[in-house]
Amino acid sequence: MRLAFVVFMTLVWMVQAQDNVRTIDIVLQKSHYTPDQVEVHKGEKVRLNLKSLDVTHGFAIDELGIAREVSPGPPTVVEFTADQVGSFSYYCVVRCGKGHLQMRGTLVVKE
Ligand SMILES: [Cu+2]
Repeated sequence: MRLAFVVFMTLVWMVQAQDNVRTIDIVLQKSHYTPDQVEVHKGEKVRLNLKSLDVTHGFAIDELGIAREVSPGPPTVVEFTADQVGSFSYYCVVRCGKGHLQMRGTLVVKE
């Protein structure tokens, strides 16, 4: 009986933990991010599924200490907690082609 309760509470916790994560898909292709603007709320746990459809790109947000390569294939997953309000640029850190230096987007964290 007690074990059943523990299992039940663990399941409740797992479902809540999942609900708490904001999952956002971002496609990387031809030196563009789609979407190039993402909005979340302060305190949210964010999971970005980064998927390249052509060559290896990059994804960096300086303020959050994120810098990753994103190769074609399975998504590259980046997770963080949005703990400060503001606008944060994300940009490419891998020379991916002509538009590389313009490959940017904005993460907006709202109150
Ligand atoms: Cu690039």
